[in-house]
Formats: sequence, structure tokens, C-alpha cells
Amino acid sequence: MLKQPIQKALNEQIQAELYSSYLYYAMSAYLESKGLPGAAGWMRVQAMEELTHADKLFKYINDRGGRVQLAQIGAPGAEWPSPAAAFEAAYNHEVSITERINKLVDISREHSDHNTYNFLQWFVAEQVEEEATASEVIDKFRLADTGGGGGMFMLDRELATRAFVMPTSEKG
Ligand code: OFO
Repeated sequence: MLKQPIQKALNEQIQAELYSSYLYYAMSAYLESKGLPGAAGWMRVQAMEELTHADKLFKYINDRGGRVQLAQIGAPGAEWPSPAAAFEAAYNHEVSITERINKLVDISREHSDHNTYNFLQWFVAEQVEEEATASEVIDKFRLADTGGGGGMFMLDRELATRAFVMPTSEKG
């Protein structure tokens, strides 16, 4: 059985992950409007991955006999100063999500909830990747910017290759 403060914190994290998805879908739409279908596709895959993060928390709360309670998700905005700025905002958002995950881990320790502590280790590792991938794309945008229009075209083609892979535990 989940303790109340843990359940509350996990529910808040579901909301944060769903907001991440909503934000990345908004960024995808923005990138599409800027004539960058590859970057838009990359961001759409990111948005889909965030849904699987929310789903992981959803399932965990239920598995522990808790109660999922969904809250309102705020509007993510629709415009950024440039495509590179959208990726910078995505990176900054991931840094804030890492802080949230770290706080969740702290709460699980405060309540000696070893199951939740263990469960959260997946998210701890995932956040390293989330920050790194966003940061890599920002670096590529900087390089592409120096290469004129051709550099951006090549980068967009590269970003188009990212595919969504359904995590094994969420299949079926
Ligand atoms: Fe769910 O990792 Fe990004 O937000």
C-alpha cells in the first residue's frame, strides 16, 4: 500500500510527464510550421516517449494499491524564438524534470519506501539520457547554423531518422 505523501508525489509526476508530452507536441507543431519536418518528427517521438513515462507511473500506482488522480495540464505555449531555442527550452525543461525526480527519490527515502525508491531508479537513469539527447541536438543546431541552409537541411534529415520504440514492459 502506498503512503499518502508518496501517492500524491507520484500523481504529481504523472501530471509533469503528461505536461512534458504536451509541451513536446507543441514544439513539434512549431517545428513543422518552420519547415523542419525531421526536427518536428524527432520532437513528436519525444512527446510519445513522455506518454510512456506517465504510463509507467500510472501502472506503478495501481500495482501498489494506490489511486491514480489526474490533474489539469497547463497550456504549453506555441511559439519559440527559433527552432534552436525550442530545443534549448526542451533541455531546460528536462533539467527541471530531473530535479523533480530527485525530490521524488528523497520523499521515498524519507518514508522508507524501498519499492518506490527502487522503481524510481529507472527514471533517475532515464533523465541522464533525456538531458544528453536534448543537449546533443542543441550542439548540432549550433554547427548547422554555421553551415548555411545546407547544414540545416542535413540536420533535419538526420533528426527525421529517430523512431519511436514502445518499451517492452508497456507492450500489449
Ligand atoms: Fe519523462 O523525461 Fe522528459 O520529461
